[in-house]
Amino acid sequence: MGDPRPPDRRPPDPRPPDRLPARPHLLVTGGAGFIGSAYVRDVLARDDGIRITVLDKLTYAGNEANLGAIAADPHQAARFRFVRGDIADAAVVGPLVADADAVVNFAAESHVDRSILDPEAFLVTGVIGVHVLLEAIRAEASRAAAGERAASPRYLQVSTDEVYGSVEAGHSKEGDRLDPRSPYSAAKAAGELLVQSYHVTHGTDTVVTRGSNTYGPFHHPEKLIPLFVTNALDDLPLPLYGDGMQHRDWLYVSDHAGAIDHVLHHGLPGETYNVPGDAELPNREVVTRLLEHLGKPWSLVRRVEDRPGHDRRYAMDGSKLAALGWRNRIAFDEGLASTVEWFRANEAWWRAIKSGDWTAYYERQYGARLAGSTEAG
Ligand code: NAD
Ligand code: TDX
Repeated sequence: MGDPRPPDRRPPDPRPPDRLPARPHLLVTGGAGFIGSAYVRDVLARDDGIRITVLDKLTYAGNEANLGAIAADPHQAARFRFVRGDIADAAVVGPLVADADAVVNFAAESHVDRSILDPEAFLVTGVIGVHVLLEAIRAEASRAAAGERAASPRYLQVSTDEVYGSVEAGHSKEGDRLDPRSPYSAAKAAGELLVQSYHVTHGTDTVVTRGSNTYGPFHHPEKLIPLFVTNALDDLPLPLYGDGMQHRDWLYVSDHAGAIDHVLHHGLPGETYNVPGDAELPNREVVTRLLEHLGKPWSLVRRVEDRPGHDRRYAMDGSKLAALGWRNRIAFDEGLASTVEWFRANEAWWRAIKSGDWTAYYERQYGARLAGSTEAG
């Protein structure tokens, strides 16, 4: 007798097995920022029993309002806890890591321009903070070896394409030389190297993701797309650095968060995965498209003094992540349209950020630049 079932024509599942236990408890550090909060919102919305504790220092970039949707939903709120604290504080970190099945570390100072003005916090969080998290995991590995817990927590470090430095041609692969060129990217590279050293030396179960330029709702208005969208809504000048022909590869925030979750579950221990976007574009083209969405004129754009050490191009090869079974879902034009709409509809969110300390930052970063600006042509 033959098998009566029709043949299974589905392609084989390329994903390696899930590395986390069922219904894991995740410690998400930096989860009140732009990408971390998207990750927390998306994972809790799946309603699959995962619990999340967010540890966030609430720097100028952290915002509890980014997690407001969770508090408003009792099903999600029951599986969520928020702790305000610093990843560089071992007394805070230790008990939280002891209670976690995995740590997903988004916490960092994330703006290149601020790393040029004031680099110290980038190093404290990006290097000492990562060191404190890794030491807490090492302590849990000892407890696991002594039979005091089932397994030591997995650690995922959220890193960036900027660690490769400026890529004049071709696409960076995970094994390429790191060549960071700003204090921000140097701190990110240092954090990654520390993570890798714990995998090699202590056998820590680590994975690293290198994401490209991310955009979407809740993006802090210091960054290119939200700064230009919110300035344009107010008919304020748009300060384009240099000739505006620097290339970035844009990745929608839910795709970045989804890729991180995929690597957390399926990534192989000790491995690093590029997370590229789908749209390598010069900044001028990005600005042209967002002005079209807004119905605002190019005359708002001003050519200002360039960022020192400005990386000309980032571009990554995504075949390793694709082989792990991940695909991005949101194309750039679709993502940009919904991002512009989100900023139109959420003025109260960004106006609250563009007040107080923002004014002094804006003056320091852009005051002289705008005074000496020319037409962007
Ligand atoms: P963000 O600046 O919006 O958020 C960072 C969060 O970390 C904030 O909530 C902040 O309060 C918190 N934080 C900072 N220092 C902390 C500390 N010492 N202890 C605890 N919390 C602290 O950043 P983002 O854009 O969401 O980026 C998140 C991560 O992704 C960063 O590691 C960044 O390097 C990386 N990344 C960002 C992009 C991008 O385009 N935004 C691309 C690739 C990688
Ligand atoms: O006012 C501006 N004018 C301008 O021309 C700003 C803020 C930016 N730019 C340019 C600089 C870059 O070429 O736009 C491009 C994008 O700038 P940012 O939004 O500051 O991002 P970038 O420096 O590329 O870094 C981002 O992507 C990688 C994130 O901020 C990092 O956290 C991430 O690691």
